Amino acid sequence: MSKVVTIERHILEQQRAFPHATGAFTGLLYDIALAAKLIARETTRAGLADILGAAEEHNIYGERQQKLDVFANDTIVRMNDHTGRLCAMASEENDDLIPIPDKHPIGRYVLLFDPLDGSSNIDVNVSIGTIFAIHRKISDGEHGTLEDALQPASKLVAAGYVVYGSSTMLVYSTGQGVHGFTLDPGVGEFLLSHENIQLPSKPAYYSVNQGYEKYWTPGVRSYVKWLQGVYGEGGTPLAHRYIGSMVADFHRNLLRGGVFIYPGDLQNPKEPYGKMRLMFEAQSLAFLVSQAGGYASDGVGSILDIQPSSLHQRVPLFIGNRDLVEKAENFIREADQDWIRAYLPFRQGETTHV
Ligand code: P6P
Repeated sequence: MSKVVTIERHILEQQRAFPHATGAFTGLLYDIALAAKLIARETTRAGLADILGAAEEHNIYGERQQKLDVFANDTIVRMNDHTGRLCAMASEENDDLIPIPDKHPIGRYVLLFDPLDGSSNIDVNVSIGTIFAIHRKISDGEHGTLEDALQPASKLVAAGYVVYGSSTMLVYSTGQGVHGFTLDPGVGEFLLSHENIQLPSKPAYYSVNQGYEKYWTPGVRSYVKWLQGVYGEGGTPLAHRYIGSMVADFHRNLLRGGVFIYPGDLQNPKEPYGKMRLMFEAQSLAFLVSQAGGYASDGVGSILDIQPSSLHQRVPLFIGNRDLVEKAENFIREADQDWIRAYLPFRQGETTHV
């Protein structure tokens, strides 16, 4: 029987291997794990408690906030605003940076998070997830600023997600590989279940919303046909799996190999950047997939290298096995110059998002 390793023990062992880690960094990861346990408890009870149904508020994207969204957001803020480990937070559900209240000590890290990604699936009992990313404070002043949040993913010190599915799993990396922990509800501990996750070299799935095919650019259309054809002729068929909850789709592809695609298009030439949020979804998963041997691109280049220009900016996302993602870049480079010309000003921060 393999040894039982709790996430706390694993984080401490990581801290020894992570030269810059301080107790604050280790404590921050522990605080996130604790918040995840509280959210997990509510997601499993969501069908029972009066927490179902959409809250009256709407988030910055005009999407109705589900009450569980609000609970998850408040839980993460409450667990982290007083610990002295953070100089600021940013959430997909909050328009602006979340400052640390003056009465609490200021720390050296910024926590960015999507409290409950895929929340439109809550009422139909489909897996949902929390996504988080940690940057180090770089600004001079005492308090955290947008400068501390708007750093490229290549500067991340840690990132991870929690998937609330048939079991609750927390997957994270501090740059020392990707490690997965499964929650044992009986003892309330995350136990190491997937050490040093690496993408299988032979992919099993591709994930995209086929319903939008008529909007796809020519390059993306050819790419998806390539995915269907290449792995269908003689090779192992590349099956299509799309749950509509990115954390769940990403998690499955991380363990089985594959590519998740949410392309930009020219349906509205003023919004060529697709749906995924750079700061709250793409950065974390790009950091993780690179640690697992994969690659993440917006169709033009690496997500890790994009210098963010606004907190809620969106990017197209192609993420998974490196050979599959680089193939997407090739198809787009060859056939989608119109789209690239429309998208580049957003990627380079010359045009702000609507
Ligand atoms: P569509 C959930 O809202 C989300 O951000 C991701 O979790 C999911 O992959 C995607 O949107 C689904 O979007 O347009 O295919 O319904």
